[in-house]
Amino acid sequence: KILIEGNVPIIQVRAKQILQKERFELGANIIAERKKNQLVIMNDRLDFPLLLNADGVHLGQSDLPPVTARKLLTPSMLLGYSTHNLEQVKEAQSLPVDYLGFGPIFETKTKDHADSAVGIDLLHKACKLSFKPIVAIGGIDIDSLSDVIAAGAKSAVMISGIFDHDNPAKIIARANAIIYPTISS
Ligand code: TZP
Ligand code: MG
Repeated sequence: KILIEGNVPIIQVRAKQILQKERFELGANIIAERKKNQLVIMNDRLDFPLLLNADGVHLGQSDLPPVTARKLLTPSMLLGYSTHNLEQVKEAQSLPVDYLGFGPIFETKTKDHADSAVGIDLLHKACKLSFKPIVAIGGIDIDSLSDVIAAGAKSAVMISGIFDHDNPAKIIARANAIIYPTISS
């Protein structure tokens, strides 16, 4: 609700802790309530986003391979793919994916067993070598968001950076002001 009301450009349905049927319901509700220009991307599996007509799917290194996933998606659906080092970024250039997640940029408590933090310099290298847009993730807050975008990321994911704050709506407004110009260019 906070994300929809706040006009966050892209909402990713991750929800690792809840039952699958609840994740499906959550996705359905977000898609029903979201504003016209907000994209909804669902994590890990293809059936939910296909059934719900979501805008895309986000897969990790240990999910279904992107080449296989692409065969099931409609042409207009976005396919995102997580990468954690330059090797994976290089490899992903020839995969049928629309954007790459890259991170964690900084230490994060949100993801269990996250890879080690890559830092801004490696993000910059990844952005230089990638022909595909890179979405930075992991430990990003409103203070580091500008640095992440300056390093070449097209956009960034923020979870705790928004929700660990006592005024999420204010953070979202500030983040939008940084993200919207690059995301629409
Ligand atoms: N993948 C790498 S870090 C991360 C995921 C899903 C969690 C990001 O959460 P936060 O709270 O913005 O660090
Ligand atoms: Mg996954």
